[in-house]
Amino acid sequence: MTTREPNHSTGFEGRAAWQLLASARTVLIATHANPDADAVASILALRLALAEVVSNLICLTGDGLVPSSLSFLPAADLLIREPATVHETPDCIALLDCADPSRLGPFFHLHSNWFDGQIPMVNIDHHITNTRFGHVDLIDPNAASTTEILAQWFLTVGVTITPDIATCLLTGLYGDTLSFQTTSTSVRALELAALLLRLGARHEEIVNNLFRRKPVSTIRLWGAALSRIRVEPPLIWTEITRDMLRETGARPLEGEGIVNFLSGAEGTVVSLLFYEQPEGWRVSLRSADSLVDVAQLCQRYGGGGHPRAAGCRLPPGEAARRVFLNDLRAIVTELLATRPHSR
Ligand SMILES: [Mn+2]
Repeated sequence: MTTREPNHSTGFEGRAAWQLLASARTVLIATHANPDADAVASILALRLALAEVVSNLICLTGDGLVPSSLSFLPAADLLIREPATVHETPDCIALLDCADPSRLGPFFHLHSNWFDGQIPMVNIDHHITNTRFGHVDLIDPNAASTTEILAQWFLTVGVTITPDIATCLLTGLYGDTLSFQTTSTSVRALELAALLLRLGARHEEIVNNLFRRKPVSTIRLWGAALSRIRVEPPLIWTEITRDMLRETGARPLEGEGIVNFLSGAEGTVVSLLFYEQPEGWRVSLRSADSLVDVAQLCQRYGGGGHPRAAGCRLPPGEAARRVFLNDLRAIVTELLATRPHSR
């Protein structure tokens, strides 16, 4: 990758997207259900950027949830926590960090007619599986986070990056790169991080909230999940059942980091975390090897994501999970066998 690879946000599409949003009276800024740091930080950064130019901004996550670790973000108190209370039809929609509108979850189902193409949509995302559903799409699969695209876009269209906006943008980068550890950590991402620090991003606040602060219930949940790991090389997996959540008092979001912690365990290549839900399993996968693209594997099951981090859903019960694990083990073993021998 070159250091200054252009993306859509810096070209004609970037200016068109800004025009579309800035000329609207009511803008809905939304991100996916079960939001991560990049998702929440993205919608808040855009909200702050548009605050001066758009009179009515509706800003929410698709399920109204915001992890408590992100409540430190500037303007987090302006997020709408009850999406069902939103009835006013926007005249423009910005969807951030969403591969497709259905990723909004509950909010998509409440207002699916808003996403049928009649209301102009600005689609800003870095998922390779993005379906390019917007009237304007600012998509860059090489971006480490959606906030990386936002930052380049803001610089191009002349948005002043205040310390608050810089803090949001750096939070997305920190979150999606897991502190600059993922393969998406490019020269461009690191240069952007430096620029954001120069612009006043509050580094210590981000690190304390994202990586140190945690409820005690999280530690209990991790303890329970880690005590159940199963190693079936090249897979390592564990689960979070509804019983475990009840016993530890934790919410499902609190298990998010476990699959990353498992990734890279000796003798394994793919780590998985199964979340038990009433409608079946939600599965989160990580690949520790460039030969194994878990986004591609998840697409076979109607899911998607990034090459090294992806997810999908399975029907309830042990049998469905067993079939999935056996299939996956066979495919991953086959993929690994394609590696040319070095000597
Ligand atoms: Mn993201």
